Amino acid sequence: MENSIRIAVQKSGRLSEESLKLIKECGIKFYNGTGKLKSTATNFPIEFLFLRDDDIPGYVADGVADLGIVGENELVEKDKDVTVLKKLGFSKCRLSLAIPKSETYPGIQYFEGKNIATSYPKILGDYLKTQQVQAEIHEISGSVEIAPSIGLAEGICDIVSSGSTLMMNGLKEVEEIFQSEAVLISNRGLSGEKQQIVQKLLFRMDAVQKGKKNKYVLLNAPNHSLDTIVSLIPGMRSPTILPLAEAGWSSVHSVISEDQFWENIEELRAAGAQGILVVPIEKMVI
Ligand code: PRT
Ligand code: ZN
Repeated sequence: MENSIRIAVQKSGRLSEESLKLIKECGIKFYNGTGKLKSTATNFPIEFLFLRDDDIPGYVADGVADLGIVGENELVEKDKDVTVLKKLGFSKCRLSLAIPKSETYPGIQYFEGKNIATSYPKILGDYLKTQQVQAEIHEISGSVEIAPSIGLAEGICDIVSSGSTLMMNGLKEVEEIFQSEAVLISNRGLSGEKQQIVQKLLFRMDAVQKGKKNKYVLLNAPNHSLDTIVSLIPGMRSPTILPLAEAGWSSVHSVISEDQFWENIEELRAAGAQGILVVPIEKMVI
């Protein structure tokens, strides 16, 4: 279908919930019944393919899907020729080397001549090459963390998020070799028509992402400190200032990034700001 695009998302797992949430926040409505392999949106020209994450880079590269949402770890490991359109900021994790807790770790040369179990032989192989370390890579598809305790390998290279899986298996993280988050990928040969639809989707995703990074701030301030307050929260163009019923006071409304808000809160209070409300923004189009 030329007047519609197809996006591959993970069927079930650590990426699926956030992927679908992002699409819904873009105002796209679709039915996602359990066990469904395909679905079509009712109010946007997009069709969904629900797949295992391992298959997503390949399906996008081959053009079975036009777009896909996948972890950078899986994308780099599969080494497929696709375009990364956007980092999505969720499913953040790292790929790390780990060894038994009882071992002393002198540095990366520890792994010279050793066996390392991993599901990411390409990323690990490339890393070891840059470090000029020769090690034996054992590719296994799951439960990598038990490899040292069953004598399969001296070390592992696996995804780490909180670190509790390593800890529970008596391992310690010694090198972080790759950082990952979910990304939106695209087939390289999309038609002009499909690219237009992709641009519409990206525009919506940008608005959602900007909204998440920013907050709407409302506060009351004595009129004599308005100049200071406006300089602290300059907003998108400039803040809205409305007089309060009480003479000498105004209400200031502005948009600021959450990080900036925490940096400026003390100065705002020192300048006399009171009744500060911070409200989430759903979407933001600049
Ligand atoms: O069935 P399918 O093949 O689709 O899914 P999957 O089982 O291969 O992948 P899934 O759903 O587990 O993860 C999908 C993606 O989420 C990964 O490719 C990463 O990009 C990302 N991600 C984020 C993670 C984690 N966090 C994570 N913690 N992927 C895996 N883990 C595992 C890790 O393998 C280890 O077993 O969680 C454990 C470590 O977690 P901590 O918190 O104990 O350190
Ligand atoms: Zn997978």
